[in-house]
Amino acid sequence: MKFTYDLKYIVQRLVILVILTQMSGCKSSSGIDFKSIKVSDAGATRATKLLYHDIQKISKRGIAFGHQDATAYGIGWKHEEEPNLLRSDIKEVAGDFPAVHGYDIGHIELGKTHNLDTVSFALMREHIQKLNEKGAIITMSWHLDNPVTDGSSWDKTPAVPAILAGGEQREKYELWIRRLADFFKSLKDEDGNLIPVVFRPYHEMNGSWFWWGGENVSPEDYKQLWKETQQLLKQNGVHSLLYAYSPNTISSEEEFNKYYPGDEFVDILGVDIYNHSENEAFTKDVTRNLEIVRKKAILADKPFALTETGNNNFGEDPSWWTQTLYPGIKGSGTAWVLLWRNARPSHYFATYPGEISQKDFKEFAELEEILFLEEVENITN
Ligand code: BMA
Repeated sequence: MKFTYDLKYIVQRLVILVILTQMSGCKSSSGIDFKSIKVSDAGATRATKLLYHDIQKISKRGIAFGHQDATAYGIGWKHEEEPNLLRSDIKEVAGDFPAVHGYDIGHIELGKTHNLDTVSFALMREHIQKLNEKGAIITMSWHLDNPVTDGSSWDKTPAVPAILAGGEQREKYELWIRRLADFFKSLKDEDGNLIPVVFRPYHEMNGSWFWWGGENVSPEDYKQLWKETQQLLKQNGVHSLLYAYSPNTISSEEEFNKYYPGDEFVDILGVDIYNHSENEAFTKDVTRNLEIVRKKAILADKPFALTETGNNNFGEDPSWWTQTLYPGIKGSGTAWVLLWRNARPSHYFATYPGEISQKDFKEFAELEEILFLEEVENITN
């Protein structure tokens, strides 16, 4: 009898132990329930889910500052000339690196060594590794060539039907995706773990300046392209991506929805808004657009971001950051704001040492809501 009692006791304990182990099995040591994090790729790696979780966490604390090609070049310098230095115009002005780093992988599809803006993919990989170690968020756009004409992204010859399943350029597109996939799969940290990336393909599709947008494509074909691209990447073993959808400035929710492939295919909602004319109109556009995107993001329980922005004409405006950009993004809930590249004095979107808005940028950078790399690391760690 004693033995039976002991056995019952042991079995009870064992059952409790199994239940407890299973419960903790879906949580990491940091208490994150990975099973409950749903992203568009059901097979996404834990690091990818963690990135999604971190982005949501950041958006509740402030707005991460981002810059395109931040460490690749700046005004008056190019990384290749100073290969051992992780330099950034932003760091030189504000004292810290951007928290979000944007790259463009246009021409990876062609098997080239450099992207369309002469940044080498090897350098990109090396910097991504270093920045990932510091806790940065990596995002990528893709100004890919026109697959029908071999012209650039800006060659408006319709090309989407040709690369959809059954199209005459399908084979070529599949090759392009294999090259793209190989690049994503080559982004690994020191321990050999894949580095997650926010991939933002086929952006600004509501405008007609790219072959995949506006008058050059039907919304149905665009959505199909999005889905098939995602499918092909997954088939090529890529599971380290969050997918961001970002039209250019919209005037209504309908415009945002026009090309939207559906909640199950998108992880982050975005919008690109440039200050091309009046400051006041720009601030209004940012406020209004982020309100529209926010509403949709809340319903879908997804983070959102101002995925590209900038003023290409600071010459006249030394206080653009605190007086024009900040009033538009303040309290908006946007996870990040990414400034476009500092290519040359006639084509730059953030500040740099000696630039006219430098002082104002420092003030902007010191705002509690605006987060740089170290601040973001403190939030996510
Ligand atoms: C555009 C411009 C181009 C560049 C492209 C991709 O907005 O900056 O000069 O080639 O982005 O980065």
